[in-house]
Amino acid sequence: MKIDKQHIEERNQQSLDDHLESFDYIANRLTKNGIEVENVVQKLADFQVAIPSWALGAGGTRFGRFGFQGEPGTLEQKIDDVGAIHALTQTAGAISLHIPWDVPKDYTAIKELAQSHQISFDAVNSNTFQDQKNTTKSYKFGSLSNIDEAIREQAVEHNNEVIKIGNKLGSKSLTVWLADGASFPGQTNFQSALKQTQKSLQEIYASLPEDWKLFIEYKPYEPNFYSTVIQDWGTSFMLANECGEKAYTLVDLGHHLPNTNIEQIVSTLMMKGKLGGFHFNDSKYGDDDLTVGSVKPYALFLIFNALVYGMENNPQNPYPAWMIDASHNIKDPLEDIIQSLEAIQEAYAKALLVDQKALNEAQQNHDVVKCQEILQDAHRTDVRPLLQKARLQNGGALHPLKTYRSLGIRKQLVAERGANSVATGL
Ligand code: LRH
Ligand code: MN
Repeated sequence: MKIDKQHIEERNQQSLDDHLESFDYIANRLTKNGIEVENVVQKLADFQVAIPSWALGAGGTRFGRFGFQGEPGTLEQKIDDVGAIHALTQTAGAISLHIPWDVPKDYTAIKELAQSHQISFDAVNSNTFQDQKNTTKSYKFGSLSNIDEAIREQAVEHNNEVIKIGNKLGSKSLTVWLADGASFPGQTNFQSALKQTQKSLQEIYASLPEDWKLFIEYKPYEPNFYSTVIQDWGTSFMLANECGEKAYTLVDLGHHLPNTNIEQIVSTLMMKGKLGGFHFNDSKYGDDDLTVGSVKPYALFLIFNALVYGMENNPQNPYPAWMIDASHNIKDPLEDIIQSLEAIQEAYAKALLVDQKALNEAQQNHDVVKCQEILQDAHRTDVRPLLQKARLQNGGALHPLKTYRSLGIRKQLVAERGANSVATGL
């Protein structure tokens, strides 16, 4: 299923006047405030987020899963779905595969299909948190941290396999997230578990191609509920430093204990040149994997404010990898992702409007009230016409969600795939 650009243009025509009116209004206002509007629009147009291959079907919890009709049952159909999202939003120019959920059968065909949708392959994700049919040694009590050397070797070998798969697709990074930990006090020795993990990560790092990066993702709990070996940014940061300059920390927004100041973690990691990238989502309580910006949009803005500052002042930190990591229990997965992309672009656009010079001055003068006013002035600005302009510039839809619905994409997918096709993944 491929969305015809003609159909998108027809839909855009219907709301072009509205867009031009609202764009001219905001562009004039911002230009008066010294903002280079074209520069902001170009940054939005260049901003590409990777879509997780494991979040294109309905997710679920231990209490149940409600399937969604027309789910992508193959990797080819997953790439088509990311293609549809990218055609509408022009900001989903990459897919992040999870192995073994999405092992390509025909690499040439898969790469050609991705190219036809102008999609690249972002980070590949290893999986040593589930036992696969062919795994002889269980990861029940851990993988890279397991006290059993044979199990650690099996897990290291799996990561090397994932690198080989990514290499054939043109991916340039490996994300390692470990469920390893304990659910009861006394179950594991914290120090030996961390030492084993460090040694195993260094073995994986040794087989990383020269131009690749290793992203080490942390998480405080789940599926283990007493301790997790790589539980927080500090542990990931330490392990990345022990590996070497190609290893970085990956920040999944849902992997923080309540009220954690994530923007401060982002600032610290960028100052240290160790922020590798993000898994964007939102949450109210735990790793809820909700639509980005659906619960804490201001927190997301503050994170992007720290990112914009870091991208201007920390040349030691590489350009971060942007990815979504969500799970859709009740929404149409494609609509959920379209909403998430809008929220990410919106937070980025608002952060680009922050008068960093004035903010620095107000900070120097301890003018706390003015500092807040400068941030909130940017956050209270309706930047949607800027996002629309960036999409229009790239040939996308002014209103991706409305266009997705008015073109009846889900109906077409169900017609093509049937009502019972199920996607691999979470
Ligand atoms: C762990 C996680 C990790 C993925 C998984 C699908 O919670 O965020 O990034 O491997 O979700
Ligand atoms: Mn994640």
